[in-house]
Amino acid sequence: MGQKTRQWDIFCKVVDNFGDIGVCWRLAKQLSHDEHQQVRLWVDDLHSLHQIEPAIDPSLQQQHLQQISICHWDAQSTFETIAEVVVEAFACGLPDAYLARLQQRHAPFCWINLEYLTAETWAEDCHAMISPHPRLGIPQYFYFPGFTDKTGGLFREQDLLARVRLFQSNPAMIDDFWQRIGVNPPAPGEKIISLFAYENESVMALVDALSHQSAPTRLMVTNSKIRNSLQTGLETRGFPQNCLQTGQSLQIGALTITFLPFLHQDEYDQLLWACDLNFVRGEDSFLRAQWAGKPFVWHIYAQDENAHLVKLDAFLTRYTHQLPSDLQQVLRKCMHEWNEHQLAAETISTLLGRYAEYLTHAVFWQKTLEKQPPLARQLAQFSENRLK
Ligand code: TRH
Repeated sequence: MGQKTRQWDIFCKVVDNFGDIGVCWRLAKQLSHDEHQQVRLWVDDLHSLHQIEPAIDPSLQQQHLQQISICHWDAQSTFETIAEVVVEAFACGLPDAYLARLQQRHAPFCWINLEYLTAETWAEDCHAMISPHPRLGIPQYFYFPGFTDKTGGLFREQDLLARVRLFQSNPAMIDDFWQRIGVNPPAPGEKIISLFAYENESVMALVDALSHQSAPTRLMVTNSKIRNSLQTGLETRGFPQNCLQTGQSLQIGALTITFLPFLHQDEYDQLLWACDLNFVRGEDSFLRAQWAGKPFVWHIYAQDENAHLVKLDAFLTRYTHQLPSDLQQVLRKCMHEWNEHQLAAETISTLLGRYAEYLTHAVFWQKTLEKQPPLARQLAQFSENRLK
């Protein structure tokens, strides 16, 4: 049975990077397209949204795209109407004028605090907890995305897996994709690896490992912070300054390094589907790599006191527990070295040596996660139960 259509306001603040807006844009589309909800997305920085979705005009205070109303907000914004369901993404803080309207509202409403994705078990305990706003006393629900049925589930479009599988089984679609993003299609037999990461000086170990492989490899470097680390590393090896130009390639032994432009979010998804191995980061690309059903290496967003390494281990424990213990160790070593900026070339070679098993596991994991209802479906049901 379909959900009742409700009005939704999603508030997003762009702190840095693209993860927060990337997730909120997906949530808005999934609620609107798959759950038939009426969505307004409030964003404080439309330039970031424009980068992942170029159809957005960053100069407009309000616009409509894909049945979603997209509005600019800041602390001074005023609000003529407020919605039945309010999603405050990643503790961004609702503007005062909106809070004042919420306080005056007599009809039922549901205030959701959308939290970051974590595999840590405490997320199960905290999911769906209700807590009054400290100053206003208005109840807020904490909503934790997660990998188990005791959490709020994972973001995905209802037709995502069908699209992934169609794309991956269709060489013409894949060739067309490379052409659309301005890249020569990889040669038959060439291994393709995408690289999206924060700064990491140990990236040259990846270059060393790949350049010495027996089979040719293509490294598709996204337009992200890792490109600076790669440029610096290449300069220490005698390559000229600014040797990394978008759209161009560089040959080192068996390795071709290609520099990509910043892609639209839909194109970035397809990059993940098309590659054999994906280096991903943060939250959104990390999850999309899992939906791609391909092996990946995660560069997690760093937190104070190395809290991110606990989060990394919690995920690895969940992700690898069905693998033989030696392969578990290979994945754990690789992701730890990468996150601690100490990647060794040998670690990557060992990982590639176990590629076939890792691929089988990535497909198994994708199918396991697919059994969960999508997050937007669960969230719509969750809020409906609290509005009735
Ligand atoms: O950009 P990120 O590092 O975002 C991070 C994390 O979400 C982190 O949890 C959060 O606390 C911090 O921001 C503030 O990585 P993430 O989450 O993978 O988001 C990147 C988004 O950018 C994702 O939606 C994919 C998109 N993207 C493109 O659209 N085009 C591109 O070319 C690339 C490389 C990415």
